[in-house]
This record gives sequence, C-alpha cells and structure tokens, in this order.
Amino acid sequence: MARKTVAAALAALAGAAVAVTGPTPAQASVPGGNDVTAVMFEWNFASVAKACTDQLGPAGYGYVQVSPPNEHIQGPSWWTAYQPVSYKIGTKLGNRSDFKNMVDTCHAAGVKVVADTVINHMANASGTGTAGSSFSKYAYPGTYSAADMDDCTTSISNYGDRWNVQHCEMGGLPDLDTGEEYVRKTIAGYLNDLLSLGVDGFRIDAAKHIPEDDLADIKSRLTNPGVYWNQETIGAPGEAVQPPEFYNTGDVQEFRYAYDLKRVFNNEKLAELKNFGEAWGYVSSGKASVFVTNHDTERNGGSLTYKDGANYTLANVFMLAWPYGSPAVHSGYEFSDKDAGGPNNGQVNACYTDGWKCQHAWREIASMVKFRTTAAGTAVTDWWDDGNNQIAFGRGDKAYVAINHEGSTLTRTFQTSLPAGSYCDVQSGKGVTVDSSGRFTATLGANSALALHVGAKNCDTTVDPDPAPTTGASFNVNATTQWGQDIYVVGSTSALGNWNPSNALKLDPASYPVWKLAQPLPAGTAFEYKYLRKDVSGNVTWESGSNRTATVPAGGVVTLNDTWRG
Ligand code: ARE
Ligand code: CA
Repeated sequence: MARKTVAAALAALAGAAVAVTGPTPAQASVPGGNDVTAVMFEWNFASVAKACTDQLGPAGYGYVQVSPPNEHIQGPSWWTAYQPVSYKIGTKLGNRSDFKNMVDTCHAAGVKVVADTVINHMANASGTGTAGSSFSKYAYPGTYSAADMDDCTTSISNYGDRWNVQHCEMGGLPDLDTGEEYVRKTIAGYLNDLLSLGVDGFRIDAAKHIPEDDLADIKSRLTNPGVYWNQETIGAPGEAVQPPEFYNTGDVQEFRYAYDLKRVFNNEKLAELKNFGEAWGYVSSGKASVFVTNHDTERNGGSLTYKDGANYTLANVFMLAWPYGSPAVHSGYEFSDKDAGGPNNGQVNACYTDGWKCQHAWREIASMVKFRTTAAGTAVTDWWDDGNNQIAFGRGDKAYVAINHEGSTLTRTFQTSLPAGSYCDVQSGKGVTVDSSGRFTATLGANSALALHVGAKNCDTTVDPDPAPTTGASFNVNATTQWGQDIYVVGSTSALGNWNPSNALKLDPASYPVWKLAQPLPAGTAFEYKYLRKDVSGNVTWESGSNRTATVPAGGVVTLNDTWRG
C-alpha cells in the first residue's frame, strides 16, 4: 500500500481511543460493574495521574493500583518498597501532594485508586528511609519499637504450620504483632490517612501472613469499613492457611488462575478453558481477584510475561473476556535484572520508551476493558472450539470474542446471540456484519483475536480498512533546518536502514519545525535510532548524543516525540 495510506492508518491508530467491552463466564456468580484494575507497577504518581487522564479513564478502567506510597528503605531495587520504615507518604514515586494530586486527577478521569499497602512487617535493615526517617531493625522511631514486633523473630520455616506462617518473619522481615492494640491502631491510622486523601481501596500485601481476625479488626476501625480490599493470599497445596478464610474481609487473589493460564497457553489447548473458573477448584468468582501476571510471578516464572509474545497478549484478551473474578492488568517494564527498579525512578515520559511496556494501553488489552463492562452480568453463551487452540464464545446478546491461538488463519462462520447489525472488531478496528440469525463470517490471522460488543457498533472511520500493518513507530522530531536540508531517521533494523545513511528514511516537513514519519514495524520490535540531516549535495550530519531506543508495542504504535540534538 502507499506510504501515505500507511501513515494515515498509523496516525489514526496512534490517536484513536478504542472502545471495547468484555465477556461473561459460566459461573454461578457473574462479575458485574467496572471491575478491571490497571496495576501501574513502579510508576511514579505524576505518571499515573497522566495515564488516568490520557489512557485509563478513556479506556474505561475502573481502578488503578499504585505501588506502596509509604516511606521505605532506600535503594535501586523495586523490592525496597516492601520494607516499610514509617507510614509517611514519601518515596521516589512522589510525596504526599503528588499522591493527592494523582488521586484527584484519576477520580476526575473516572478511575478509582487502590494503594498497595505493606502492613505485615517492617524493614530488615537500618539506615535512613525514603522520607528521611532513621531506623534500625525492630526500631522505627515514631512508628514502632521492638515491643510491637511478634514473638517469633526467626524466619518462616514451615508453611504447613499456621502459627509459623502468621507470627514468624517472612524472609527475615520483622513481623508486626497485629494482635496488639497499638499495632492495630497504628495500621488503621495509616489506612485512614490514605482514605482521607481519597484512596478507594487497598491491596493487602502478604495478607496470608496476618490472621484474618486481626485484619477484620483493623478494617473495622476504618472511616470506610466497606472499602475495596484485595488480599494477596497465595494458596498452595498442603499449606495451613488458605485463601477462602479471608472472604470475610474482602477479595482474595487466585494465583492458580495465572499458573493455569500459563500452562494452557504455552503447552496445552485453549479448548480446555470451556469451564475455566470455579470448576477448576478456584475460589468463588465473586471473591476472586485474577491476573495473567503480577510483579512477583513475572519474575519467578510462575506466569506468562511480556516475554511470551502472543501467548501473553491473548491470555489477557481471554481474561478480560471471561466472566470469572475481577481482573488486574499488570503494567510494568522490561527487565533482565530481576531486582531492577522501574526506569527513570518511575517517571514515564512516554509509553514504549525507556523500557516501559504500558500493557494497559495495548490495543488488544485496552479495547477489552469496555468489552468487559458492556458484557458485565452476562454468562458465557455460544461456546465453540476446534478441540484444539481455536475458541470463541459470547456473552449473551452483549458481546462475542474469538481467539485463534494456532499458527494458521481461521476462517469461519460464527454463531452468536448478538442483535443483527454492523459492529467493530475492536481487536483489529475492522467492521463486521452480524446477520439476522446472529451469524458473521470472518478470517482471523494466526495468533490473533476478534472481539465484538454492542457498545462498539461502528469502527472509527479514520481507521484505514485496508489490512495494513497496525503496528509501528511514529517519529516526530523538532528540528530547524536551512533551505535545502532534510531530516532523516536511521536505525538498527533493516526497515530502518541498518544504520546506513544512504538507506535512511526521510521525514515529512509539513508540520515544520516538527518532521514526521509513520513507519510500520513488527509488534515487539526493540530498536535503536538516530536522526540525521542531509543537504542538497548529500552531505550527512548526524545528531549528537547516544542512540535513541524504543520498542513497538504488541498492539499499536510507539509515538516518539523528539528534539534534534545539535
Ligand atoms: C528482600 C530480599 C530477601 C530478604 C528480604 C529481607 O530479596 O532475600 O530475605 O528482603 O531482607 C518483595 C521481594 C522479596 C524482598 C521483599 C522485601 O519479592 O524478595 O525480600 O520484597 O524487600 C511469600 C509470601 C508473599 C510474598 C512472596 C514474595 O507469602 O506474601 O513470598 N509476596 C509479597 C509481595 C512481594 C514482597 C513481599 C510480599 C514482602 O508481592 O513482592 O517481597 O512484602 C510459596 C508460598 C507463598 C510464598 C512463596 C515464596 O509459594 O505459598 O506464600 O510467598 O512460596 O516464598
Ligand atoms: Ca504476620
């Protein structure tokens, strides 16, 4: 297709907000409402605020979860956030006013805020915390002293023993005596402080290590005892403490959901997912908090991760379409070092730059949030599978999804319960017509999905209907030039000229001084690039500085807003 058409398609994709809705499960209790959380792991508060306005609100996310906001030990690793020093709000992610501003901005965008709270233990270290407090192991002046710690000061050694799990130290982290009045009052004071700043819910870190009676007592002291409460409860066979005992206080995380999706998408058959959920032995749907990956499992091999390509993307599509539990979409960053904290101390200048993955904004994932809310309250209908890795199902007369997790295309006439009419496939942005019998015919590429819902009847007409590349890079560089000079981009892949200036791609000066180019590139391409200038005689001048880097997201366009480095 002509370059101009590709550019138009890319520009439209980069700018268009895609509206989608979700599916329903075969469960006794079908989740309803706007129950999707975006987990912005290690994002600073200012960046989360911007994401609420630009992406999470428009996509329809119900909640955003942020990393622990309270003072903790210092250091470059992400896990420093899980070693509290005090309950002052102040970390590299931002201070109290940054936090408050984020909550207000997210609320204005229609997104509720969940704070990750670490209340089982304190820091196993000594020094100065992120908000300036001095501390040592067992002594956190102004917050706790040794008398507030649990009786057991050795590491947890036996998950088969309830007392050991709940009263000893997880990996040497000093365990708070949550049975004590002062400790309960102090934790409730911290949570009430967050509520006073407008927080709507809590992730309770290491909930399994706190007796349920203690959690219930702490929760009862809150200014809003009915606040959303999402408990990290890792169920494992043979262990003394199991997730259902925490139903009374709130939702429980169902880790088997993530483990099983990894196995099924990597090694087994999607057809097995027909009765996914409680029939697999999981906790009650109405109590389950589910995810494809979280910050721990993406590092310990327990779940799929962004490194798994289409298996990961399609698992997220399935999660959002399937009516079991309340889903959380993990939005993290690329890593090779498992300990590495977020890029730029949590500052996200733009999605898909500096390693930020922005899974919450991938077209395939973001579009399914509205699919899910549109389908809320409906059960799974019209299930179809090929006995292998092609599946499709509806959510009553509200929505329908097909997933082709095979290496070849799938062409089929699908039977839905949707009203007749024209729909937008929110996965591809292409139109689909459902006939008066509820049927439509479509072709799905290898490892792709198709999703329809009654909230998205017409595709944005600015989206090119041509099956053009839907992923790539949008280069925009502010560069002043003399008459006769042009700006080019060259980079590390063959499509970007393999660093050869004679193969560099010319940018369009129509918006001078911003030069632009929309370049199709395969999803997931990580590349380096630099701008260069050529004059009428063909002399080449490279911009200064090191190579720039970017990655094409799985479902869209990486937008690069750069300034020429003279
Ligand atoms: C760090 C160092 C440790 C050191 C410790 C104390 O890495 O070597 O011993 O500091 O000095 C995160 C990191 C930890 C880090 C910690 C504190 O993952 O590596 O320790 O922060 O900085 C159990 C718990 C579960 C917990 C996991 C990690 O049940 O609650 O362990 N998950 C949460 C968070 C983590 C966080 C913490 C808790 C601590 O999500 O990110 O730790 O606040 C079986 C059991 C599980 C058990 C699992 C692993 O599956 O069923 O219950 O999970 O094994 O042991
Ligand atoms: Ca404990």
